[in-house]
Amino acid sequence: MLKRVWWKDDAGNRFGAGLMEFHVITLFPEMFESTFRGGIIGRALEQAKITIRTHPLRPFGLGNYKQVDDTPYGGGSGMVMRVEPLAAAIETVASANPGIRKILLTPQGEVMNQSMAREFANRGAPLMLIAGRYEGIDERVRSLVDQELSIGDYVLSGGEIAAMVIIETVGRLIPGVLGNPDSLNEESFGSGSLEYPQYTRPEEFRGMRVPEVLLSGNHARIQKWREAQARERTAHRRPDLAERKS
Ligand code: 6GU
Repeated sequence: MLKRVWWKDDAGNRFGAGLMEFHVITLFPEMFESTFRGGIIGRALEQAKITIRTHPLRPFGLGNYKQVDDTPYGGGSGMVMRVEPLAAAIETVASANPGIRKILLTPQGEVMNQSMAREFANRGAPLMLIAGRYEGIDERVRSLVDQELSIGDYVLSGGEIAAMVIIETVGRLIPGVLGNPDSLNEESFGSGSLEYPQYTRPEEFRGMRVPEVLLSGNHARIQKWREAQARERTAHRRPDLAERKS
């Protein structure tokens, strides 16, 4: 049995201590605890392969009410996150973690993909993930970070779920986090294309048969079939990926 390596942050949240470190600045640290309690990332935390530390933004808020947002100059609907609390949080976390990469999560950022995840995992430098909330963030926050990242062309109410997506995507690439590292090379995007179709028992379900080639035991034929299927599927469903590859 592996020993649980837990420690507590300022807000009392428990996390593992490991190789790859993620620091999340957020108004909602509790969202992370439940998400990463189980699954691959939960096990990686327990095995101390990765560390997730949340840094609650609220204590950096201004005045008695610990204010973190305000009305926009020039008018308009919604609130804007103020720069001072975010600056204080970012600088506090950065000075305790030399070499950390500061990433602001925003739909206006560069769209995250598998090769970026691979670069983060390979570099191994700690990541600071800054989750914005509300309708916007003071523009001057951009000057405090290294990079702005989005997870796709749709709108979330805050960066927390985006931060979780990045932790999951990068975390599973850290050595020892996945049970079977071979599956990394075989999966979609690992090779730059979609996966070939998979089957398990039974041989026939509601008239749908497993392709004969997979039952043939001829590994060379199976390999060729799978490659062809992956190529066709990618060209058909994701011509953008097929294009990038050629
Ligand atoms: Cl990083 N944040 C928000 N609020 N929405 C998003 C996103 C990030 N990525 C895609 N949509």
